[in-house]
Amino acid sequence: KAKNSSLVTRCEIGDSLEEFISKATPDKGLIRVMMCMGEALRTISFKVRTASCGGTACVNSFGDEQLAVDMLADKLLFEALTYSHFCKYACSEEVPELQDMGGPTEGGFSVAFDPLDGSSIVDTNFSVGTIFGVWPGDKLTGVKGRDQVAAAMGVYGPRTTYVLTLKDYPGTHEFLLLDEGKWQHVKETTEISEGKLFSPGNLRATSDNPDYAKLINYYVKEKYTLRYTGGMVPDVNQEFIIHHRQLIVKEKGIFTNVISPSSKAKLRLLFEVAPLGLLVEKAGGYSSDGHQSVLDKEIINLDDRTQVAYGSKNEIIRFEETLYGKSRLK
Ligand code: P6P
Repeated sequence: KAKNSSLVTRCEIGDSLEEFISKATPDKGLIRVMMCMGEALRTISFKVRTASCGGTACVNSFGDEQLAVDMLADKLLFEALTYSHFCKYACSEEVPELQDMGGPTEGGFSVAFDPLDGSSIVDTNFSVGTIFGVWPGDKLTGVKGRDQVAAAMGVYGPRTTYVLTLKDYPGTHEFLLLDEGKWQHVKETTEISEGKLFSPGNLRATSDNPDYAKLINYYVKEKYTLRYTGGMVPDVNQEFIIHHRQLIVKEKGIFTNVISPSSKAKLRLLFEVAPLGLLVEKAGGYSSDGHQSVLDKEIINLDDRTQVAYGSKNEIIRFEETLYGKSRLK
């Protein structure tokens, strides 16, 4: 049950996506967007498992190779947003210009998404995912992650899940795709407990970022468990899962992707870092670019990138203190 919900009706574990969303928000437009995106995630999950992923469809304006399956996912998500009739503008990592989706500004939303994050590892059969953030009205720049009204990720692994949070409803919620194609509410996360997992992205940066090397050494010395696949969605998703070993060994921890003089920021603020930041913070976790929550960073350009860490409060304090000598959380 959602704690301290001001809503009369409470969302129950086991609710369908529609039952949950309709209880969690009175905003009919937001319900439509989240339901339509759920349909797109369901189809993408099927396509990822069956589409031929080999070969490059083309290269996007960021210079990233676009695999056929990337473009398929991208198309499905744009179509879903058009079909919702409540999306004003949308843009994606593959199409990084505002696309007019025909929805209203007043009462409508603008959505930014990474259609298939980690697609380069699909061929290794690793888990991949979709990430999206929903902002009110017609703006995706000059806004912050904290302005999102909703954020979500689709996780295409052994199971397909839809992990979402709504700004005005407590917690981060996981829905499982059942055989008959329905989403069922299976978990609510309201606290990110301490743990001993670390998911260190961009290890190349340790070559000329001694403070990052110091942080990595700490995790090794303290016998953390390394869990890193190179796919941001499953790597961050670890923050939400309740390991069967959770009762014995706390298995939460920290995800990092850090910069250095020779290794610039890779992760995109709008399409990846801000939406995942809302999921983590609404689940009771913390995020940081080294100095502040990633949700407090203004999105100036669609392709802004940033270093990032997600984790429990103590992990983020350690991250900020090790890299910059002090933490705003202390
Ligand atoms: P690195 C995948 O391409 C991605 O955008 C994220 O999913 C992932 O966290 C990151 O890049 C991996 O970066 O530098 O560790 O290879």
